[in-house]
Amino acid sequence: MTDVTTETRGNTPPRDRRRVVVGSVVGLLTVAASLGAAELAAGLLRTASPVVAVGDTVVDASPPALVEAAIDLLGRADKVVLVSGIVAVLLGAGTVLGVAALRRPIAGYAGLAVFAAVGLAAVLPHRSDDPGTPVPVVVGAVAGALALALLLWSARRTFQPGRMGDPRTPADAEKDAPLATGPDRGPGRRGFVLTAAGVLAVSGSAGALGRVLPSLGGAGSRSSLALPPAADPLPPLPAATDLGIPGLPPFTTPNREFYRIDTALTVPRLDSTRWTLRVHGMVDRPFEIDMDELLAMELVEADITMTCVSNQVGGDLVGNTRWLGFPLAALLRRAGVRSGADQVLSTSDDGWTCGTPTEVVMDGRDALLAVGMGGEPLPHAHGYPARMVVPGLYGFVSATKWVTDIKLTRFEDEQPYWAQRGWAVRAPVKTMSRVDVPAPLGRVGSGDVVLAGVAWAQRRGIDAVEVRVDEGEWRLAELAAVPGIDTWVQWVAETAVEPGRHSVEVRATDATGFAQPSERVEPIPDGATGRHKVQFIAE
Ligand SMILES: Nc1nc2c(c(=O)[nH]1)N[C@H]1C(S)=C(S)[C@@H](COP(=O)(O)O)O[C@H]1N2
Ligand SMILES: [Mo]
Repeated sequence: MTDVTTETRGNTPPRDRRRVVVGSVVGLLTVAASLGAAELAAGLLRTASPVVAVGDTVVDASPPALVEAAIDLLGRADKVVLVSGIVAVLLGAGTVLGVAALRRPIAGYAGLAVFAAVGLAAVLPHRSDDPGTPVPVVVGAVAGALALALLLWSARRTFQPGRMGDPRTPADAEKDAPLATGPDRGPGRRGFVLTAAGVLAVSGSAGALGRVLPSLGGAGSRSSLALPPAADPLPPLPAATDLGIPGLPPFTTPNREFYRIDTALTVPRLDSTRWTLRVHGMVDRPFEIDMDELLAMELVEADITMTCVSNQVGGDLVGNTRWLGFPLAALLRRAGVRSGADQVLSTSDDGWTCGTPTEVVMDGRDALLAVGMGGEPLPHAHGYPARMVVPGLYGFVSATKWVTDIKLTRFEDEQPYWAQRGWAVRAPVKTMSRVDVPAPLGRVGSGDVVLAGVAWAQRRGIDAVEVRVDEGEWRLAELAAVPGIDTWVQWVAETAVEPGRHSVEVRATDATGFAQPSERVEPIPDGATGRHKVQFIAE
């Protein structure tokens, strides 16, 4: 390659420029063929995409501060950015390998072997129980090698030196300078361009097909899962739970609007016929159940408001719905929890872990292995086909989506995902309230202004909500009805204001008599405190 380096310093001769261009195309398309075939295999087998698995590994291996900074900076786009970054690195490496492979094909094949090794190292630890896991990586590597062989063959044929007017034999000419043809030699670019376009089209279609396959219905898909009714269904919610005030979120959050928080790079799309849950660890009778067994058991319904520990004061990482599921306590009793097992360690299909205190699961609250949400099977984004829901605890210590494994263990022996990253081990939801109406810096008419919002203190219930305008006297707000102590409650108050800028501040008191403090603390490690205050403008 020394000749390239010296020659490219000056004006790049056409043949070197051509070598770089053709080599880059060969490399890019080899990577495209690998990724396309790997995605297709992953889609057919419903197993992990290697790119996503590499992304997961990057996230797991990154310092928590970096992960949090990325989430802060990029918000929901963090996952897209990471996956695009990995693909960009692969394509970049591909161009370099492609140029090298024109001269020494072995360099290209060796590069593919390195990609495959990295891919295997990323996917294997995630799903060690699924024998299909390594298949997409192997299929990708083989497809990449075939595409590379085809493209190199086509490049040589198309740009073969020694054709037309070259006095040397083709073999000698090639030895002198592979692809060293001028514009007057070789049969033109057509052959190579056609091959390249063919490889691109096939890889692109394979990749796209692999991505859509898992959502295409069929047995085990979400659309074919029929949920049985609860053994003892709850009455419909009283109309008085919802004040129906414009700008105030409805009492029951529609599934599509339910906040989503998880570490998954792409939404896992599980197949209910292949789902199993293993209950094991410090138990007398470990067992495994599948979806048919779970749906044949006596399911219960519960209205539960779920909250994320990362929710800032006034934030919207909170939602309320009616869940359908099987009581976790009964599941644990079936296994027979041994004394000393103070932690229910749950693991999702994608390897995320969560630790819930055993005593909380067993204390009689509606801790569920949920299969239904808002009258439907769980949406994929919310844990289809089964997740945990435990009222009164933040989601990161209780609400494992895509749950496939429950192990009884001790907090001192095993640390779940977020505890390893500086978050609390025990995290009951803190008493909180929010102003939804008026919206921040919203404009309202002067005179009587409606103030409204929500408050929550799951497992305790809300006793009172007070508001004050412009730092004046605290006044009691009116509370809507609630079906129990595990949901949020809507509140409303009215006030007369002069034109101009005003503030409204809210504080809730829970049923233990505890009033929300004004002290502001950050979400980490166990949830934010402070009171929500909104500025609005009366006209
Ligand atoms: N598998 C898995 N389950 C998970 C998480 C996760 O990262 N992975 N995040 C938890 C957190 S932090 C919260 S707040 C809730 C959010 O549930 P939702 O996305 O259905 O609202 O899911 C919990 N369950
Ligand atoms: Mo969360």
